[in-house]
Amino acid sequence: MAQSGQSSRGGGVVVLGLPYDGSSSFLRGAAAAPPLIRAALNSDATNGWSESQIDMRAPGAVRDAGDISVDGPEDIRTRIETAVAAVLAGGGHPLCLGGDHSVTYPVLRAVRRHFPRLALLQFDAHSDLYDSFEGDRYSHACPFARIMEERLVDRLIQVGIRTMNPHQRAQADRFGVEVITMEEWDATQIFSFDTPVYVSIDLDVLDPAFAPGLSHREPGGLSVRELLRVIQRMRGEVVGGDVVEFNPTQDPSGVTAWVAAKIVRELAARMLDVSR
Ligand SMILES: [Mn+2]
Repeated sequence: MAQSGQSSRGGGVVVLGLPYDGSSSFLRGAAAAPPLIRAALNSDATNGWSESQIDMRAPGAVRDAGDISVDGPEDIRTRIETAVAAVLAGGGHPLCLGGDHSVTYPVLRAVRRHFPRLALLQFDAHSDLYDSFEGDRYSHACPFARIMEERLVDRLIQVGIRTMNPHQRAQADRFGVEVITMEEWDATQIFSFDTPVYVSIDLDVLDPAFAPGLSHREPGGLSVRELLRVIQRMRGEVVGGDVVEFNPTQDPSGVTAWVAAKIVRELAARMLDVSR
């Protein structure tokens, strides 16, 4: 167990907001998520300690780099890639707050340059492996096709999938993606990696009973506790991650912001804990 508030990772964990939802195929709204997740993370309603007893509010544990600007002459993917590259150049490990899931592709373009061996563990109701969706190859339904085409990771494991169709099944086979559907899910499974691993969490992997604030509610998903348990128990060096697709316009009770913040805190703790 890591000592409270201490990290043996150079620049620690750097939270970076990516307030972009322009590649959403059904509902906009996820761009408004980062400040709401931060507000829950920093709220006096709770403390900053992870369940593994790491104080996320201790100086030096987690640095907040704020939100990127989504406007300007460069396209959004270039802006995201540049911002993440700056985090890594400073020795930090990026923990990105979406935004829609399209952000993961440019994030991984930057991360890959630092890690010649890299695995990707994706939690999601959807495979997001479409070659193109409604004419857009950069839709939030497509990032993992782009990631695999560019060989930005050596291995992709998808957990919680429950919307598979023939096209995405063919894409998964073509790219050698290891798909664990919700039907096959075994809550006792422990994931172990012998390479650095990036963790991408689409909140719609959760059952919408726990997290209604989503653009695509897909019943029959993980509980919050099941997701936390996988993150806490996974073995290997977690070098980056994202929590995406929280849509505040679909979250009347506000509970999804708290769920997102809880997951960010536990994922940050897992990134800081180099003992596993
Ligand atoms: Mn999804």
